[in-house]
Amino acid sequence: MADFAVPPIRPFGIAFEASTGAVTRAGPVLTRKLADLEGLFQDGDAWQAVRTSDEVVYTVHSSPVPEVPRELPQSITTIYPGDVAGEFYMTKGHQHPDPQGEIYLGITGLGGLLLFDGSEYEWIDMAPGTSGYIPPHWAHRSVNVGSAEPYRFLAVYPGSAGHDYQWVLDHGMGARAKRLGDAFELVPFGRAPERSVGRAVTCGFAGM
Ligand code: PAN
Ligand code: ZN
Repeated sequence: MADFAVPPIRPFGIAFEASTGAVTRAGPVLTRKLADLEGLFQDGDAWQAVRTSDEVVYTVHSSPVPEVPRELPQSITTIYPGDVAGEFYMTKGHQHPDPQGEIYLGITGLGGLLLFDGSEYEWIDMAPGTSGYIPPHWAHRSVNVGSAEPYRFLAVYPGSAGHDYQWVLDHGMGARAKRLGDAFELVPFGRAPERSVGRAVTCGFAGM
């Protein structure tokens, strides 16, 4: 498997393959299956029942730009359609331990960017051409909100930001994106260790 490059890095172009999420020049590729998402879906019993299915929930194709200070790594995340007991397939979600901003750009499919600062959550509808901005201190998770096709986006982030996944296990993400007929709704975390933020939002994309 390709690895990150070692600085100094000379300028180079990166081609993004819109139909697969692959990048050229290629760096590391990460594959997250249902079994890798322990403790993240609300219905733990439903997750237990499907955890051995070997189903891929999302992939992350990185360019060779390394996660080191002063560099700007890029990756393409592809979240496949699906749900666990109505809660849509999503990324694990994380905080950046060194709080710095990040930019996402929707490439294919329909999704959402869920952000949580520890007390309030925000939701950004993501579609091809939509740029979502993640300010410092906001944990973030991406969701395929049920369109039949994969939701795919570009992420660009500071190489020194780091990724803290335990923060999300400890604090949650403020809300969950769940199937509601042909659309979806955002349901506030409602039980321990989940926290209610007192806001429910019903959403949907035309044509889904
Ligand atoms: C993204 C995410 C990517 C996968 O590149 O790392 O979408 O999500 P998880 O890291 O939560 O599994 C990003 O936000 N980088 O900082
Ligand atoms: Zn991030």
